[in-house]
Amino acid sequence: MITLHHLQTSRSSRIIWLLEALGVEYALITHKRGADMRSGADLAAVHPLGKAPTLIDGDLVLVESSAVLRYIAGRYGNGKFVPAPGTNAHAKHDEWLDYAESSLMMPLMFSLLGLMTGGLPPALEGFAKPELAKALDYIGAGLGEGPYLMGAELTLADMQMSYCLALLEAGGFLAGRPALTAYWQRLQAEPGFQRTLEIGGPIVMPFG
Ligand SMILES: N[C@@H](CCC(=O)N[C@@H](CS)C(=O)NCC(=O)O)C(=O)O
Repeated sequence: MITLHHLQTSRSSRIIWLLEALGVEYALITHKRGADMRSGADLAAVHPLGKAPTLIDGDLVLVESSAVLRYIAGRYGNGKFVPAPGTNAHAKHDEWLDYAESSLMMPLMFSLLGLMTGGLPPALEGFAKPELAKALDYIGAGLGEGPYLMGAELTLADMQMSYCLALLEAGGFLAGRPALTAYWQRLQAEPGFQRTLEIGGPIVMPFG
């Protein structure tokens, strides 16, 4: 059976959502953050990186949200929540999965660090602010009429983006972005997301 190592207020919420939406049986082990917000020895004992999500399925120990989402959907999903392989939509969907944790996450993390530390040094602020604005423009343009990132159907890309949207909201970065705010509200209304909150608790800590 699958075991999901979940850290409170974290990216592993994405995986709870997918497992619940597919109705896959799994065991959930919830780890607590320390006062420094880091994971502890209990998660480091499971994987050398000590990161959540960490998924165990038989001999497989897997980290990185997008890899874990792809693995579960590929192995247990019967094609659900992923555009058909070999199509442009599949390639674009892969792009969103990777984009969320790479080109979007870098300026988002810098911007959150700026909030937590009372402001970034000018060189970093000069990178993070326009880069985050460009990223939000890009997601808004990709979303278009929606209602989901890939159009009519909820996909892994929306689950992946949910954690980013929660961070963006917590940092106040969705202000003045009605289309992205409405998208985030739609995702939060999804039954699978609601179930995720019930099982895993809030997905991010409030800032400020
Ligand atoms: N890119 C990785 C990031 C994993 C990650 O940084 N997870 C955070 C939780 S949101 C974590 O485990 N933090 C605890 C720590 O680093 O001490 C992914 O998408 O899974």
